[in-house]
Amino acid sequence: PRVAVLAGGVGGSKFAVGLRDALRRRFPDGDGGSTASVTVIVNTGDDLWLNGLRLQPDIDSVLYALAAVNDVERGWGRDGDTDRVSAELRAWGTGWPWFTLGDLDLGTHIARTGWLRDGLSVGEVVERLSARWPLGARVLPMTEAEVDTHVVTDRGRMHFQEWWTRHRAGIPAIGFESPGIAAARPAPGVLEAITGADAVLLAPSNPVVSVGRILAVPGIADAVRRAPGGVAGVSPVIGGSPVRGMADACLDAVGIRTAADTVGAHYGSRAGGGLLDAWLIAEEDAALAAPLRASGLRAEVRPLWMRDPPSAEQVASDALDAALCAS
Ligand code: GDP
Ligand code: FO1
Ligand code: CA
Repeated sequence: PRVAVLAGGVGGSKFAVGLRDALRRRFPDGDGGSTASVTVIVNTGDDLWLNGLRLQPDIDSVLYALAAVNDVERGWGRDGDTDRVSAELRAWGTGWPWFTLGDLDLGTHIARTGWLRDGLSVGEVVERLSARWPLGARVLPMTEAEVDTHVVTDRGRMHFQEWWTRHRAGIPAIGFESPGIAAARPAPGVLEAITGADAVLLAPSNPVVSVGRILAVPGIADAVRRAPGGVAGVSPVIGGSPVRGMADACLDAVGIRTAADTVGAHYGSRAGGGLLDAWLIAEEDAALAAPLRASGLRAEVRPLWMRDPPSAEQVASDALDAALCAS
């Protein structure tokens, strides 16, 4: 099968790795790979310019995880990275002292910015970055337009990274804005990946600032709605908590209670004009399944903790089955 995934950073990358591994196991090509294909469509709303460099945090999280060079503990950056350059930038009094650019990670940002300056498109740059490792998946930015997410608070408006990393999402967000997104187009390959897929999967990523940004690119949500393949989503909320990170602060800002049923209802069922054929919720949330089904959303109860490679593979495999059986 051909599979398309909408993904953010931490949750998205664990899920993407699990999916690639599940496809290798279930549809082996006899050579360590798979006859199936995966396209990961990644949020670029977290992107930013810093010290003259273009950073793409969620793209890099997905690339590093698929390449198995990621820092698993932190959830971002390269494994075993050092901070010598960052310390130097701090001494120069430039950049954001609360935002660390690892030395190896900086290599990525320098390569990316150089290629952009040479005139390559964002999609071409992501393709070049991807070519370094045998990822076993195609990674696409959601758009080539710069649509960095801004957060509106009563202490002013700031880049998403400043709100998230510096303030740890502690200043109540009034709203999220993506200047330029109304005029943005999906990156080359994105719509084809969705409409050509046998299964479309919404990773257990932040529904507001990760998946929400991807769906805000004009044309992408519509492509999911009319995709010929089945669409399944995985709840990033387990037992009323966002598992890891501060996604509840984002959900609060847009008036969605942090719960598996409310996030599922936010995406909505395709039969009712929404996005999903199936919604995977955790065993801890089993009591929500019947009411969700009564409301028209096919909820399935599964283990949703991605603790290690086998559990991530199982979550992805279950999501794939849920989507394939709807297509
Ligand atoms: P970010 O871009 O780094 O914030 O990462 P994503 O948007 O891709 O995913 C963040 C979300 O992943 C978190 O808010 C969690 O809700 C979710 N998440 C992280 N680990 C797990 C897990 O093991 N299982 C599930 N179901 N969700 C998870
Ligand atoms: N997150 C932090 O909490 N502190 C950092 O210093 C930091 C640096 C950083 C550098 C490059 C990069 O790609 C990501 C980085 N992140 C850092 C993670 C990032 O800010 C967010 O967690 C994601 O954008 C949310 O998905
Ligand atoms: Ca993100």
